[in-house]
Amino acid sequence: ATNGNGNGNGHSPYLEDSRTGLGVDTLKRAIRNNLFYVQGKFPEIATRNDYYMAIAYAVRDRLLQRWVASVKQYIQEKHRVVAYLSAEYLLGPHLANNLINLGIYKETEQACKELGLDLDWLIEKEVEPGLGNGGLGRLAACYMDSLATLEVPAIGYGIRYQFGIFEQDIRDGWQVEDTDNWLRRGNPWEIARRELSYDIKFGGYVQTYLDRAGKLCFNWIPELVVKGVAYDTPILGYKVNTANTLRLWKSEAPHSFDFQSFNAGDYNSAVNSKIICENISKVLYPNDEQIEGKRLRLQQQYFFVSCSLQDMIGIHLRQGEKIHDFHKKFVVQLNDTHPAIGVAELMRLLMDVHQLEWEEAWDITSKTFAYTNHTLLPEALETWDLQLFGSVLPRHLQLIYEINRRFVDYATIKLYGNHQKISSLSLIGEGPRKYIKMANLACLGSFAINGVAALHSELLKKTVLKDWYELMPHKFQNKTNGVTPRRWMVLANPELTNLISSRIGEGWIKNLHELKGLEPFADDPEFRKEWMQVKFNKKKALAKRIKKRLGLDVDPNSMFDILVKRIHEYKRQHLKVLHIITLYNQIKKNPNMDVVPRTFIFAGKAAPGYRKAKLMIKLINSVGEIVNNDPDINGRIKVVFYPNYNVTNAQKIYPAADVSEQISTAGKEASGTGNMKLSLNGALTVGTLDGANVEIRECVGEENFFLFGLTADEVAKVKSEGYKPWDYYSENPNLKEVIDQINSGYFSHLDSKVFKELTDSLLYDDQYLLFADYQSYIDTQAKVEEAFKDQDKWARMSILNTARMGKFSSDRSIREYCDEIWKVESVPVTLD
Ligand code: 6GP
Repeated sequence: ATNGNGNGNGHSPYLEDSRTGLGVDTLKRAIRNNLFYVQGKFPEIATRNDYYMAIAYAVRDRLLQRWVASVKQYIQEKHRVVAYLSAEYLLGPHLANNLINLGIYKETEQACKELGLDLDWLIEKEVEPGLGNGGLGRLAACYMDSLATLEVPAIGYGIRYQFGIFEQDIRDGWQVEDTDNWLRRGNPWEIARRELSYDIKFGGYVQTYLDRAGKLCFNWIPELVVKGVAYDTPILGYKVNTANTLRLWKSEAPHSFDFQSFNAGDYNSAVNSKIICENISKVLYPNDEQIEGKRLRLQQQYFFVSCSLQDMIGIHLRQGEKIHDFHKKFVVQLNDTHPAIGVAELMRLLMDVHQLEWEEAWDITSKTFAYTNHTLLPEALETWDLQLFGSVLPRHLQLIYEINRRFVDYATIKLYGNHQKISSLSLIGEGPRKYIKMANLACLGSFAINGVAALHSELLKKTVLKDWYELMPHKFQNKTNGVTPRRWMVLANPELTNLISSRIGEGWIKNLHELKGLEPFADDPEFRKEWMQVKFNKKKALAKRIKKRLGLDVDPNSMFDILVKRIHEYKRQHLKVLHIITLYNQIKKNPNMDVVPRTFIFAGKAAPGYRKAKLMIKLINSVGEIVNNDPDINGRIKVVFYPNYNVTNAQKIYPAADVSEQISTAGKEASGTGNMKLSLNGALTVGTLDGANVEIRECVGEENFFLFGLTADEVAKVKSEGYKPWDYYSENPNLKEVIDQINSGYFSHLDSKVFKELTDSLLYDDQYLLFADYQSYIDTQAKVEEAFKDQDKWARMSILNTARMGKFSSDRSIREYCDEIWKVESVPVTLD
C-alpha cells in the first residue's frame, strides 16, 4: 500500500511507475507525457484545455489502477453487490474530487506550480456532467461517493445523456434555457466499453405459442431494436483503494445505417433509424418533481433498466452462478419510480429468456428490488397511459396484467369487501383512460420501501402509500438522507476544513460524528475569530464572483441570506420575496431605521414548462432591480439571482452563507439536502418543520435554529377547514401592501399584469399556504436580524451548527442502507 505521497523511493515497484506514482516528480512527468503522447502537444502551443486534459489523464491512470484492482477482487471473491438504479446522477466536476480522494491535491498543486501552471485555474475549466435535475440526482452522486469510501461493492447504473440539464441564463429578468453540450471537448473520466452492449426492444407485438413440451411461450417481435453501449466512470472512495463503477448507457443504432435503403437511394430513411435510436439517450428531461407522460421518457427508462438488468445477469452467470441465485448476488435499489419498470423487466428476462416458471421468477424478483420514494407531491407520482405503455412495451403490459391479477386475487381475500382500497392498490388505474401506476409496481415488487427523512417516511405511511403500509407494514423503513463531507466540506471549503482539522484532527472527514469535538471551541474567542474570518473570506470570494457574473456590488460584511434550490411553488421562493418587499417598505417609511444590511442570494432552475416557477424568477429579478437601485435603501439590502445553479456554483455558494433558507410548506419537502450542506458549512437555518429540517433542528438544538410556520399536521388541518388566503390578505396590512404593490406594477415598470397569474394564485388558492405562514416568517426574520447583531453569539451558534451535523453524512445513510436493507458488507481492496 501507499503512504499517500509515495514519490518513487525505489522500495515499492508501483510507486516508481509514472502511471501510478503519487509524488510530485512522478506527477509532473505524467502531465508532460500526457500532453505529448496523448494529445500531441508541447508547452508552446498547449491550451488551457490541453493542460486540463493532461492532468485529468494523469489522475485517471491512478484511478484505473484502483478500479482494476477493485473489479478483479469483486470477481474473484464473488461478493454481493449493490446495483443503484437512477435516471439521474448530478456528479459535479471530477478532477478536484478525485485529487482529494486520492490524497494528492497538494502534490498536484505543487507539480503544476513547477510546470508553471495554476491548478485552480485548470480546475475551473472543467465542465460538470449535469446528468440530473436536483436533489434526487445529487443524492445518487453522494451515495456513490460513500459506497466507495465505505468499500462496498456497488455499481451505479444510469443514462449517458448527451445533453444534461439545460444551462440557465437570465435575460430581462426571465430564465432562458440553453442546451448543455457537456461532451463537446471530450470526457476524460469515462471509458467507452464498446464490447459491452445489449439489444433493447421496443414496440411491436407478442406472439404466443406452445413449445414441444406443451408449455405456453411468449415471443416479443419488436418494431425497433436499439443498442445500449456501456460508458464507465470510476468512482473512487476517500483515501481507500476501492473504485466502484458508474455505468451509463448510450443508445445507438444496431447498424450505423440501413444499406438497403441507402443503395435504393432513400438517404433519409437510411439515416432516420440511426437518429431514432440515438435520440433515446440524447437529452435529460428537465423536470423536477413533475410528471411528463411522454413516450420518449418511458423509452429512456426502459432502455437503461433493461441494459442494466441484462448486464447484472451476465455478470452473475459469468461467475459460474445459477440464475436461481440472482437475488443473492445483487440487490437493486430503485431511485424513485423512474426505474420501476425493472420489476416487469426482470420477470421477462427470468421467464422469457431464462425459462423460469412464474412462481420462481416472482420469488427472485420480489427479493431483488428495494424502492426509495423522494416526493410526497401527489402530482409527481408517475403513471403511464396504458395504451401508450402497451405500444412501447407490449410484453411488459401482459406481465403487469398478470402480476396485477395475482395480486388483486390476494388483496381481495386480505381486504375482503374493501373495493375502494383494492382499486387504489391495483397497478392499473381506471378512468376515462386506463393507466399504469409505477409507485404501485415499485411497492409490490420490492422487499423494502423507504422515505428519505423521518417525517417523510411517517407521512408516506399516512398519505400517498397508506394502503401499502396497511397491507405490508414490514416493508416500510426510513433512511434519512446525507451528504458527502468530501465534496461539501473538504473540496468546497478547504479553509474551514483546515481550521477544523487544526483542532480535532482529520478523522471527521470519514467519521463525521467526530465534529462533536468542536463543541468546546464554540466558547474559545480565538477559535470564534478564526471561524468568522474563514466565513468572511468565503463571502468575499462569492462577492467577487457576483461582481464578475452580474456586475453587482455586494458587501461581504452584510448578512448573506441564501435560498438556493430548484424553483418550485412548494419550496416557496416567493415567500422570501414577500419578506424582502416587507423589509423594503419598512426602510422606505423609516429611512434612518437601524437595519442589519443583508444580501439575499437566490439561485435555481425552473422546469422550462413550469410557467409559475419561471414567473417567480422574474419576480425575484424585478424586485432586485428596484431594491438594488433605490437611493433610500442605499445598498442596505441587495437582491441577487445567481444564474445557472449547478454543483460547481453550489460549491462556491454554500460556504459563504450566514443564513440558510429552508422554507417549504411543512409536509411537502421530502428531506432536502442543501439544508445539510449549508448547516455543515456553518450557516444558521431559518426553516419550517419539514423534511430533514426536523432532524437538523433536533441535532443542532432549537436555540440554534430559527423555526417558523405551521407544522405538517396544522397545514392539513387548516386546509381541511377551508383555507381562505383572502382573509389573511385583508387582515394583515403589511401583507396587503406587498401584494398590492406587486399588482400595481411597482416592480415591473408599471405593467400591472406581469405577475397577475402568481398573485391571483396566492389570493384565491394559495395551495402552499404562503399567507398563512407570512407573519410567522416575518417575525422570525426579525429574530434573525437581532441575533446577527451579536456577532460573537452568532459565531458560537454557527460553530455549534457544524459541530452537531455529524448525523448528516451520506456515510451514515449508506451504512444504514447496507445493514438494514441491502445486507452487504465492506470489502477492502488490496493493490498488488
Ligand atoms: C428530492 C426531494 O424533493 C428532496 O426533498 C430530497 O432531499 C431529494 O429528492 C433526495 O431525496 N426529489 C426529487 O428530486 C425528485 O425528483 C421525484 O423526486
